[in-house]
Amino acid sequence: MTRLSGATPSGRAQLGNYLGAIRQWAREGTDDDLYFVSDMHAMTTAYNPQRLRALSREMLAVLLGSGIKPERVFVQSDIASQLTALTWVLECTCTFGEVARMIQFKEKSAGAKTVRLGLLTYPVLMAADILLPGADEVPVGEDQAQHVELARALARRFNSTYGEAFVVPKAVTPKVAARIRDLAAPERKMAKSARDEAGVVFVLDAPDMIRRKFRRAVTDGFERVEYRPDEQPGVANMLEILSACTGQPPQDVADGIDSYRVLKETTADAVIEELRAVRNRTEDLLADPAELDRIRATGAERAAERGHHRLAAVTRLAGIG
Ligand code: AQP
Repeated sequence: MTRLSGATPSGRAQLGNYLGAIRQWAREGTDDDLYFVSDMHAMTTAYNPQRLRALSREMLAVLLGSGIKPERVFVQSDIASQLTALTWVLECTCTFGEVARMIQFKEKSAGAKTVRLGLLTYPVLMAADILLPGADEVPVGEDQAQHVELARALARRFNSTYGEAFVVPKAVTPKVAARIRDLAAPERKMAKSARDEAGVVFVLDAPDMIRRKFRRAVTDGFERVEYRPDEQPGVANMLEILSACTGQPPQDVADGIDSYRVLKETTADAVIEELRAVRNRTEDLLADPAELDRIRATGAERAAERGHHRLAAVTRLAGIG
């Protein structure tokens, strides 16, 4: 059974990406799972090409530095020729209405002066990501479940119209992993593309920087270290981070911490410890471009090999190629 997950290099990997997803991928992934840097997904809104290239490389290094096996990882654009060919076939299997009603498209395009066509068709590229390697399961949050539904619909439609080519994938809800909030604005989730980085801890932040961000974390006027997410979102967020680092429930880690200052220092210490090895391994990889290129090229080869037969079957059934 193959599970497929991706990380978009829309910014630098942050603590939420790591504690909420990447760490799980590294710890619980099986030898059949596939993890990819979805760099082509980062092109649907304005972006800087040099920065995208650097961020893709860094994201790849973070996935590897987090302990995901090199043979499970690849960069999406390295198999762009297969993916874009499949996307075209799937676009011709999909209706305009199906993509236009995607909630994420409506949200991201609302109020925009111009909307890139890629923002509309991106769920079809995502369907290609899933269907090309024949992924059975795609762990996604609620915001992406509709996109996996589309991939299922397109797989079924192609199979019944032109002939069996695709595994029909299933969206699965990932095991409850931590949902990390922005330290400076705990009403919103921590995000790598946040405009203000003051409350975003990046996986590669130096220990001093991590400590500084925690010291400035927003709390409240209660002066009580208790796990009450609705009343004390900033404090609860730090307790959840501490909980994710220690493996103890957030209510338990609150015991014995009697001030916000101690909470901030303790959480900063735990995060610095949690990220230390990941940061070291990632930086070693980034300092060895030849090794990173080698891993990347092998991943691309393996992904292309895996996609080759299915794409050949699809184009044959579709009457092209
Ligand atoms: N704050 C978070 N807490 C827990 N998990 C999180 N993830 C993202 N933010 C948090 C999980 O990280 C994985 C990879 O994310 P993604 O690259 O696919 O895109 P995203 O969810 O849109 O991540 P960001 O950081 O919020 O990026 P931007 O700013 O570009 O929107 C996913 O499994 C995601 O759930």
